[in-house]
Amino acid sequence: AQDCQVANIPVMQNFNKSRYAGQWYAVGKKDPDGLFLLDNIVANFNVDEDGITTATARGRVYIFKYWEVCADMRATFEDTSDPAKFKMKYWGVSALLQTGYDDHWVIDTDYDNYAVHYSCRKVHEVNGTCADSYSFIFSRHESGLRLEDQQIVSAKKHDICLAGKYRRVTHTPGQCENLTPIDS
Ligand code: DAO
Repeated sequence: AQDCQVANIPVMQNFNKSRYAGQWYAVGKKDPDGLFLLDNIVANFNVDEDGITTATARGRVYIFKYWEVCADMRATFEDTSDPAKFKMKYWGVSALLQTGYDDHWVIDTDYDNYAVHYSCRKVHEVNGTCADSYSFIFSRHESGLRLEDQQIVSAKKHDICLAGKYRRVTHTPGQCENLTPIDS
């Protein structure tokens, strides 16, 4: 049964952040209000010897509506009492880019092929559902999800009440390299 209250959203059980580390390609995205990352989104998670998780991420963004750049982003993660729920502080290498402090929840992953991420920025006070969320569908493979993972991911999109709200995230070789390098 589906429960759209943020507090009841099921996350990955026994989440292992070391196995989640490494490179992920965003292949699908549900955008938040005032979207930021558009396409060519690649994230790299790192867990150091003290268990501290950090990430670098790259993606194409628009600044001031028309100025297209590749954003170099950085993030640090704070653990919470649930191993699959993190608080993520993020900022751009360039000061023109977005900064923020968001939830970063891992809904499901097999670590080797797919991961479903979820973040709710604003909860409706009246009923506890999410008023402003975003979600990444990550793949270890730039080409996208394997057929066998697509069904699992579809079911998870439904579980987090975001079925039908995703768009495809494209990866164009060389896309970012050709853009204005304000953030190098
Ligand atoms: O793209 O609309 C958006 C919201 C995303 C904000 C966070 C981006 C920077 C940090 C990415 C780390 C890995 C998810």
